[in-house]
Amino acid sequence: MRDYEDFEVWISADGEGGGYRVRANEAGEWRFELNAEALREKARHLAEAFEGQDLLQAKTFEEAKDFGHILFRAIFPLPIYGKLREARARRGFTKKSVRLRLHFDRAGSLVGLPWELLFDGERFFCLSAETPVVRHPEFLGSVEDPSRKSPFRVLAVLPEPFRQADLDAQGELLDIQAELASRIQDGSVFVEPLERPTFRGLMERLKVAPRVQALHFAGHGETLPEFGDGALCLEQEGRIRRADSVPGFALAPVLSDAKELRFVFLNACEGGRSASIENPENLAHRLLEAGVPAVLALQTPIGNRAAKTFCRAFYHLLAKGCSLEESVAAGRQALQTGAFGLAWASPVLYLRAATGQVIWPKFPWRRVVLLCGAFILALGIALAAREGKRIYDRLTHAARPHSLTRRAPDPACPSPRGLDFAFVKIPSGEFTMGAPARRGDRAKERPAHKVVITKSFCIGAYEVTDRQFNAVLTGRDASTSPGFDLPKTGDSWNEAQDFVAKLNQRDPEGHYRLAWEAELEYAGRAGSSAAYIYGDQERDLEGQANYLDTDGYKKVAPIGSFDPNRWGLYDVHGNVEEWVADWYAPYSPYAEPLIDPRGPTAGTGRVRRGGSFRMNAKSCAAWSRKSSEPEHRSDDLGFRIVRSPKSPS
Ligand SMILES: [Ca+2]
Ligand SMILES: [Ca+2]
Repeated sequence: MRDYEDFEVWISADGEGGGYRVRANEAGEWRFELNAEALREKARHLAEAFEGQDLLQAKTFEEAKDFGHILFRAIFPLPIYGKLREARARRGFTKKSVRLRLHFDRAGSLVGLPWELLFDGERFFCLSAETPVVRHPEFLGSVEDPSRKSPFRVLAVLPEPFRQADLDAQGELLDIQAELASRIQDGSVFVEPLERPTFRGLMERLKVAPRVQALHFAGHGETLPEFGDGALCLEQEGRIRRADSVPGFALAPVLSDAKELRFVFLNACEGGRSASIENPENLAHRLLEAGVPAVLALQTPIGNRAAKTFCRAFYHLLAKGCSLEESVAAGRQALQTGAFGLAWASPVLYLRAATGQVIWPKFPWRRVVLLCGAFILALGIALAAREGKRIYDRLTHAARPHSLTRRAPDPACPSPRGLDFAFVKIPSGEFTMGAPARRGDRAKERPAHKVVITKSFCIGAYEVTDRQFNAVLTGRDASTSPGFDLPKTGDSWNEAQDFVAKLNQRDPEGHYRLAWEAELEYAGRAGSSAAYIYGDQERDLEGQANYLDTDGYKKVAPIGSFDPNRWGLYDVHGNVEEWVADWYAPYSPYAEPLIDPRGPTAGTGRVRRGGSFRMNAKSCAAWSRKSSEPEHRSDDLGFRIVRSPKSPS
């Protein structure tokens, strides 16, 4: 679909001396002389060539150029031509083609000249869709642009009176239907032959629904000099194959009432030609006066074959949603390449509307449906792949024999006798605790600050299990104790301390305790400054920890179900949250570095760390901290223990 910018030229008779005046938008007014009578004579001579006598083509083509150049020089004095060139040069920015809109204002015999031959020394304007020439009839203002209402119904008026044996009306109907076939199939266009091609038949049809948006007339026309009018030859009512000449003034009110009419194609040889020099009105003018937004008519006979060629090319483009200007240019080009003489200059496009768009391009449903289908398929594949990976991860985790993942006890960090605790020895060192700028909870987890751990310690490789808990409470060995290798949950901070006290009774050498908060973060990070063991993005946690429903475990997972961090700690992120020894307080922005921090000496809440199966990745980050009263219990809250190394380093 091409967009047009109007270059409007007004041509009028000059009151004095028989000359003419021309003005154009943005350029001044200029006077010119033109011997219209001599030019009309020349045009009559050329008109013979319009009928396609291609023997003379080369010669008449040159004559047509000369003629077109005379017209051009008359109405395009240098300043106006300069403005036209500017308008064309703007196309690079505005993406709009230039439509020459010729207004004739009391221009008398100039109206009857074939302005479609306008030639600027290089090209005939109207042969290109880039520079179509349209005529805006005298004294008539613009009409509203046609509505986009669909479908588009073409009423084909194809009378066949006896004297029109040379016209192939039925063939023309088939041609139109063939060119509009794609639109007819999808229901956006209908082509309806007028059942009774009589004046009364036409009147009656236009009055009833479904309303008609275009009228295509194929047949003969006449000039009626006595009325200063043109006429269409329809069939006589009740008399087969007898012509009924219907003048424009009779036709006009009928079409005036057909409010949805967007354009009329008069494929009749006299439709566009002036009745006489003194009365430049013709049939097309009558219809435009009646309010039809666009009329396409022939100003000279062009012969049946040429008319057929033009029609096919014209409707072919119209079906694609091109404007009348583009479709007419395509028809002209088909005539020119088909060696139909100067027939290409015969069609005249009259336009009262701002746009020549009458059928709009098809909405690309098929493309949209295909694209949507491809998108849904790709989404389906992606989701299936993700789900497949999740199932695979779960199967491989489930298949892993957990007892074998238990680390061999470090000699410096032995398990209490009869129990199966696995400890990892963590060296002294320093690290940055808390969340970096723009991450984590500003109030709780920032600022990040330097922490020095001055003593090595032994920390549980796993969260304390249900079976270990029972063994300690009952004083039994772990191997004979009831329970599961699932993390022990549901204990308050105080109950966790009771457990630690019992353990110390059983093995006083170990100096068992809950981890300090700084120790747990230090051991959990294992030298990394990232949010998670494997990276900094939340998605890095996927498949690496038991957290909110991404891994197949809706509740607790057996300890050691996921890979450990670099120092050998399991379930640092998620599975169950872990109590640490400290009271909770926000981090201080001032004291740095902190040496072996132990939290505040008093408070209301104890710190929970590491997130749980019920929490999202953000809550499982290395710096994530929450707090609860010491009596708080939850089924996703457990703990991890620390012991002193046997021989401190
Ligand atoms: Ca989970
Ligand atoms: Ca955990």
